[in-house]
Amino acid sequence: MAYRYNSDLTRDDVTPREVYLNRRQIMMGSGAMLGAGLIGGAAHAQAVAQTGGAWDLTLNSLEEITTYNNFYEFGTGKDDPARYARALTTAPWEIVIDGMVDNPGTYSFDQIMEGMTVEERIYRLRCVERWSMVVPWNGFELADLLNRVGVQEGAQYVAFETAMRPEEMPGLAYPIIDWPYREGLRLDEAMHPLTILATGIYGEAMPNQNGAPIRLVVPWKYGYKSIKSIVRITLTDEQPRTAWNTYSTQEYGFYSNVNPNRDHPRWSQAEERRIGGGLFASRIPTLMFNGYEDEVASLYAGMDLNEFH
Ligand SMILES: Nc1nc2c(c(=O)[nH]1)N[C@H]1C(S)=C(S)[C@@H](COP(=O)(O)O)O[C@H]1N2
Ligand SMILES: [Mo]
Repeated sequence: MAYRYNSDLTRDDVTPREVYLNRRQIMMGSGAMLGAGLIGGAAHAQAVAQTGGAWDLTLNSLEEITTYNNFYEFGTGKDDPARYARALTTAPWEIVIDGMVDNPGTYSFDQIMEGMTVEERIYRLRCVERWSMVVPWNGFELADLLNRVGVQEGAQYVAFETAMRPEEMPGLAYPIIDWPYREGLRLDEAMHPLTILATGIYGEAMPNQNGAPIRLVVPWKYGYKSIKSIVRITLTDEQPRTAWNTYSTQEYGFYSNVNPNRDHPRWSQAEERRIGGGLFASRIPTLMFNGYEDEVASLYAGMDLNEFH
């Protein structure tokens, strides 16, 4: 089944059973792009459930998810990605998978999707800037892809890179980030079943501004770890350099686990503002590991989460 985590919202909570089952059948098709309209607006509006913490969660609307973005390749304004990312050519798309793997190579998007089971995962997304959303992603477990290409003995980290296309990405003209945008995970984090490569939202192909055609989603980490529009995945035995850690090592650690007890040097991380929150637009408490503590805390047993932030 798609949902193995108590702290996830599930579509069972929010959609009539038969709609849910239809969705599952459709999504079992490998890499199928889902037609729009499967999720009724009413079901979406009722998408309220109790999760891990004590807080009611409401799915953010597609409108909210696609108009308030961080994708600095298209500019630093929250509405820049919605305005400019349409210029991104997403087909054909290729991803280089290299480093310590048995089957390195350049894979087309379709080859990547072959044999992958696309599921819906409803996750909180918590930006380090203190805003958050709840997003119904469509995607597959990164572990399934890594297992297919064969991770070699000794590999300890996975590095990711975003496409770098100056002619399509106006934000690259500004050297805020040492482009290309890079991210990385420890191998056990990458293999964790909560970690997905997402290819859609609300059953539609990934909107460009959200990282089309394929982006990482690591729900227990600050949003900047969830790198968009990936063109390279490298298995390595060295902790990879990451975009925001390079920008400011003190402010943005390699781990970047959501932690309400460790303040950013310039602001508290204890609370967050849920986008489109209506009644909940006021600040709500940030949850340890963004509400996924039961699932992931063991990955960091014995580590000082203030030192390794
Ligand atoms: N390549 C790339 N990936 C990126 C970013 C970026 O600027 N460039 N921004 C990150 C940040 S800070 C956040 S909060 C999330 C936002 O994802 P969303 O726009 O889909 O909500 O994407 C992350 N992935
Ligand atoms: Mo972010």
